[in-house]
Parts: sequence; structure tokens; C-alpha cells
Amino acid sequence: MSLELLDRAAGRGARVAIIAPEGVFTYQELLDASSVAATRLLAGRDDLRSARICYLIPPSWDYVACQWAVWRAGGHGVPLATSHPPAELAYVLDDAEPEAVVAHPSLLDKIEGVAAERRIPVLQTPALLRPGPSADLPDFGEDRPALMLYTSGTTGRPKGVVSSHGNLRAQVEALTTAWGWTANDHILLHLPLHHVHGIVNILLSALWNGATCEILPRFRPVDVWERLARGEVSLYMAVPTVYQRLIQWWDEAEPRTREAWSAGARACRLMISGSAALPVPILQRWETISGHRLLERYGMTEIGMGLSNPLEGERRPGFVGRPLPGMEVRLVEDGEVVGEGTSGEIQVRGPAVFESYWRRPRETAEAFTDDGWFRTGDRAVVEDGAYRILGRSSVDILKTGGEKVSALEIEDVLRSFEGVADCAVVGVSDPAWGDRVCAALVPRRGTDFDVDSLRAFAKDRLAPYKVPKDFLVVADLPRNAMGKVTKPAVRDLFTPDESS
Ligand code: MCA
Ligand code: AMP
Repeated sequence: MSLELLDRAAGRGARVAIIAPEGVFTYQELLDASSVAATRLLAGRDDLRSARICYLIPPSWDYVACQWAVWRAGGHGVPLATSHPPAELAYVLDDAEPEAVVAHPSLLDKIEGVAAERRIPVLQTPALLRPGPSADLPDFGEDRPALMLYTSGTTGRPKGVVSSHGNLRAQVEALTTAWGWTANDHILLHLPLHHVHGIVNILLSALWNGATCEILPRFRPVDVWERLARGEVSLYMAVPTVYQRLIQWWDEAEPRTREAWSAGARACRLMISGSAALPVPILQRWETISGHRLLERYGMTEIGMGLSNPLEGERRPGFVGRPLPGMEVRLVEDGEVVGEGTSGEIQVRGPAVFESYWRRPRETAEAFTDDGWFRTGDRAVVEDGAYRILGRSSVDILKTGGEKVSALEIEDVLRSFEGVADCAVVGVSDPAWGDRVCAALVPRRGTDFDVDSLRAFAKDRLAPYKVPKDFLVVADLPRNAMGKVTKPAVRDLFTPDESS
């Protein structure tokens, strides 16, 4: 990835690469700025040799220039989530053991203390990116680690997913072919930049293809509608929760505004949804408003994108299409590969699939079959040639607003609060969030239970989207004959009408 991405950028020097809050930047400016910044990261060395560099930078030009600088210096990039509290950031620093953190001044408060406690130097973006000399930059192969993205699993705390430059190149090439990317594309980006969706599907795909990526610092439905209304955006990608919010805003707008917004959206060539199941009513409503049948696709941090509806041809509501170029996909049940009409676990193989979980050889080995297929933990069925996702094998992995969270990780935090004897976290089906994170709590005998203090406690320790939206105090948790908590019965506690 590294070398070819740079060669491709060099051939597009004068084209606009990034439109961001800081201004408009060409490919040549990106090459120049990242070369100077890479030289600073190297500090006289010839190669970072895969040293991890964490960066905590809002979606912006600075983010992109820093990402490229880390790669050009031979480093392994670890983007940190801007919404995370210091406790979550500290976890990543302890796990990734970076040699440095690059921080945007607006986020310095969150990271300065935890980095100092670990004696990790913090470089601020204005210092990293100010003009200066460029040294010779290292040459290395595509098997060099490029990214480490943290993802929740069924065991323990989040794991670092290590993807090489070759993995990223395979992911981007598949999307280029499947979705018809060209240098004339102009894409809007407001998704967080510590996930594959924002980083690979949007930012890197645009930069690989010489297209323009327009970065909004955060998601605000009105800003997205107004950008779409100008008719310049050719490609748009988001999670179902975002489409649901855009629909809500459109519904509440004046008729003239609605008309202008819809006309702008129609000028787009392609709109895509993913990261969580797209409810069919959202697909239908969006089609009425924008004239676009959303292209739904399926992916995962470990594999990039695996399945996609077609650019041309039928996009079947409720289905995620067929394997992307370069990706082998099969369904397996009880160790046997199953055919059309029978459900099974999705397993995938191909050059886009990640290298390893960072410093977790056992989990890495367990995630693959002996012949190299990655077990996704998602279940699906093929009907008339297209895949339909049936959900996760584990009830403890939830998707809220496109964010994957582990119920067990949240439970561990809630149990550490004085006054909580036991708890169970579940995802309750919700039209806005997909899974709404809810917690049933058993108070310790003789203790007064204060839900507000518990919420504040959780907010200090967990990413905001992991903090349960609803807390329910119960005398006991529902259990089966073996004494194990039955999560479906816990879920029913939050949806009494459906269970009665
Ligand atoms: C924010 N909040 C959430 C979430 N996001 N609650 C549950 N789930 C969420 N995802 C809470 C905040 O804590 C806050 O709570 C309140 O909602 C408002 O926060 P705000 O920051 O204003 O929210 P927002 O900006 O409107 O964010 C909602 C969002 C965002 C736009 C849907 O979550 C988002 O961009 N999600 C996409 C994530 C993504 O890119 N996923 C891809 C990963 P309070 O008021 O109590 O403080 S999956 C992936 O990469 C794979 C490969 C794939 O297939 O794509
Ligand atoms: P993450 O680990 O955050 O990369 O999320 C990947 C997970 O999101 C997958 O394992 C699926 O469970 C889910 N996912 C992604 N796209 C879809 C989709 N189109 N429909 C249903 N689930 C999806």
C-alpha cells in the first residue's frame, strides 16, 4: 500500500485531495506535509521499524497528514477514538505500547495525563506539521503493519486488529472495482476515524483513486443535507443510525427545504449503508426521499468488506449481496460447509483479511480454521444467490449506532461499582440505535442504589456509546436450571409488551 499509494498520489499532484475545516489541500500538499512530519517522527533514524504511533486527532487535514506521516516513517498507526474518556485511552496506551502519541491541541486534556504517567512523549499536531526539512524516507514491503484498530470481542477487553499495508491495499482495490470509484468522485466524511468504515471505505478509497474527500468535523444532519443539496457530492456512505437521523431531519424541514435537499441527494451517483443491519423501512423511506436504493454491504474490522450488493443490478432489501472481488466466503454449520438455503457461520479468506490480534497469539489462532478461514461469528443464509445476515453467534456482542460493544466488558465495569451485587447487559432492539444498550442491576443487600452515580461512574470509565441508556433495578437476574443468566429473558425485562 505505502509505495503505490504514494506513487498514485504523486501522479495527481494538483488535484484536490482533502477539503477540511482547515482548508483545501491538494495531493502534492499531502505528500509534502507528510514527508516533513515523517522526518520529525524519525528524529534522525532511518526507519521507525513498525514502532506504534498513537494519534488522537479529530477528523481533519491534520489527521490525514499525520496518518501518512506515520506510514512514510515506517510506523504502525494506532488512531485513538476522540470520544473516549482518558480511562479507555489509557487501556490502548498500555496495550499498544506506542513510542509516541500525536495529539491535537483540542484533545490534549484527555491524553496528556495518561501519557505522562506512562512516560510516553506527546507531540502536538502544530509542531509535527509545521514547515521544515524533509529527509530520505524508508522503503519497506507491503507486509509491514499499517494500522491497529481496537475492536470488542466476546472475551476480555478490546483487541488490537493488526492490518498490513497489503491488507489495506486489497480492501481498497476490492471497493474500487465493486463500487466504481474514479478520480472524479467527491465523498463526504463525518464518521469517526478509528474504524474501517471511515478510514478505509471512505478516506483511503478516495485517496487511492485520486478523488476528493470532504471532511466534516462531526455528524450534524443539517450539515450533511446542506452539503448534499449543493449537488457536488458523488458518493455517500454511513451507518443506518445516520440515515435514520437524516430522515428525521428531512421530515421536520419546510417543504421548500425538503425539495432542495432531495434534489441534491439525487445528484449523488451512489449511497451506501453498512456496519449494522439496515432496517428495510429505513431503506424504503430513504428511497422515497432521495431516489436512492441504498447499497447495503457487510464488513468487519478484521476483514474490511466481505459482501456487497451490486453497483449495477438488483439491490435486494434485507440482503447484503455477494462476495467482493478477492474475498472467498463460505457458510459453515457443525464443521460442514452448507449450501444455499441453510444457515451457518460466515467464514472468509483472502488478502484483505487481517494479520493478527496484537500480542494475542492464542486468540489469533482460535479465530482461524486450520486452513486459514477467518471465523466471523456472524450467521447468514444464502437465498437466490445473495447473503442475508441473521445476526451474531454471541448474544454478548452488540451493535449500537454502528459501534460494536461487548456486554461482558460493560458488566465488568458496572460490577466494580459499590452497591452492585450483579448485573446483566443486553441489546434491546431499537429503531434508532439498532441495539440499545440496557443494564439490569441487582443491588447489594443493605446498600442504597443511586443510578445517576452509577451512570457517572460508567461514563468515566467507558466510551460514551458503551454506557447503558436504560438501567433497571431488579431483585434477581433470570437464570436457567444451571444457574446461568438467560440473556433473552433479561432482554424481555426491557420490552414487557412483547414478552407478555
Ligand atoms: C453517540 N451516542 C451513542 C452513540 N454515539 N449512543 C449509542 N450508540 C452510539 N453509537 C450517545 C452519546 O454518548 C451521547 O449520549 C448522545 O448519544 C449524543 O452524542 P453525540 O456525540 O451527539 O452523538 P452523535 O454524534 O449523534 O453520534 C451518533 C452517530 C455516531 C453519528 C450514529 O455514533 C457514529 O458516527 N456512529 C458510526 C460509528 C462507525 O463508524 N462505525 C463503524 C464501525 P449522552 O447524551 O448521554 O452523553 S464498524 C466497521 O468499521 C466495520 C468494518 C463495517 O462494517 O463498517
Ligand atoms: P466491527 O467489529 O465494529 O468492525 O463490526 C463488524 C460487525 O458489524 C460484523 O461482524 C457484523 O456483526 C456487523 N455488520 C457489519 N455490516 C453489517 C450489515 N450490513 N448487516 C448486519 N450486520 C453488519
